[in-house]
Amino acid sequence: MRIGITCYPAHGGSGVVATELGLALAGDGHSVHFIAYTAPFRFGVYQDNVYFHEVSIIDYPVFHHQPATLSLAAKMAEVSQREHLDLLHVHYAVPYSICAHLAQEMLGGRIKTITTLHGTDITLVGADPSLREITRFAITSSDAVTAVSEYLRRRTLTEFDLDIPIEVIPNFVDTARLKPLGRCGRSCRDHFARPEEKIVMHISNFRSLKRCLDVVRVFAQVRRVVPAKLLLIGSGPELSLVKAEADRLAVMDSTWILGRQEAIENLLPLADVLLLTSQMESFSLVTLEAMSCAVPTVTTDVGGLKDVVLDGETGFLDPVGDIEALSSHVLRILKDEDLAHTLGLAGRRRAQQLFEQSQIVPRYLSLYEKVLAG
Ligand code: GMT
Repeated sequence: MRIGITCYPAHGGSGVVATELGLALAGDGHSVHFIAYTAPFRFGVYQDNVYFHEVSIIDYPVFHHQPATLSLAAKMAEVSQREHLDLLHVHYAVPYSICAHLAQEMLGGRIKTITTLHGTDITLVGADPSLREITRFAITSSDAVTAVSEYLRRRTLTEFDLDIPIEVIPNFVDTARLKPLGRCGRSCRDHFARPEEKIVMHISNFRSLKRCLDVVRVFAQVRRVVPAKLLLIGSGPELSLVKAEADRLAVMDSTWILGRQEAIENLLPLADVLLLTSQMESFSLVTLEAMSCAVPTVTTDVGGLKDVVLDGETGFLDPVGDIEALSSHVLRILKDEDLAHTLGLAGRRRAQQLFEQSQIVPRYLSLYEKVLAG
């Protein structure tokens, strides 16, 4: 198959899923064309069957805002025609689904479009009154729509008052790449923490929705009881507030701020617990990645996280903003090695059984085949 993929190239789960899907499809011999503003995050090194088409945007002084989405739609049509693409698979409804629809119209319908909904495209951006109707139109005009969790499927149907098929294809992980800490990883661990110290890790794009200050507050409580280090991975608008909070709570000297990291498989296994305090998650890829590394997770009990984490079996789910509950669960894990081990192994097993890349990617392929046959 000849597949066009568009995603947000910046740091974020949807871009990672789209990129890893594309690379996996290319590995299976399909021709994969990424059409985006910049090369996606985790794009990695050169691989056969993978092509990148950069969208260039006109910068004209009369325009208050650059017509980026029109340039993207035009590029989608151009690449589709030149490379004889069978379909355009866009990740994140707004505005990519509309761009794909426009490209489809430009080509007289000679290409199929598939939209994967990731979360905030529905819960935040798409639900905004200024974009609600166009998001609804985008969803209904796609040849097929997928959502990354049952929660997101239901939320989309309710939010937009729709009665259309949306297939749930969950996020996936390569459990061979994201795996528990090996012997050589231990020296890397020593770089961040002394042997008697535990590692609490948080990975996100540091937007307000992630409630990152809660991470610092939980860590401050934890560190009063257990010697520990906090590893913060990722970058985003709230990082400076996080640093200020870490200063205020006098835990800055125990906090590592590592910024954006591509090779997450080298860092995640170092964690004794992954802490995620989000107000909303439609899935949480990073939680799945932690489970794959046999790292227990303490997260909020929102949205699709409840489809990923089994409370008390692979980690713990606590109410949003409940610093006491989150801290006490982190502490339980850090103080009880047997419990940590059991939760970690159960998480890895769950990742292997339900979310393994080699099981999920073929589901996208079957959908492509169905759409092309229809
Ligand atoms: O908010 C983020 O973490 C970024 C966002 C994105 O578009 O990349 O993440 C969404 O998509 C991820 C991949 O499907 C999901 O794992 C995240 O849960 C989802 N974020 C939210 O729903 C807030």
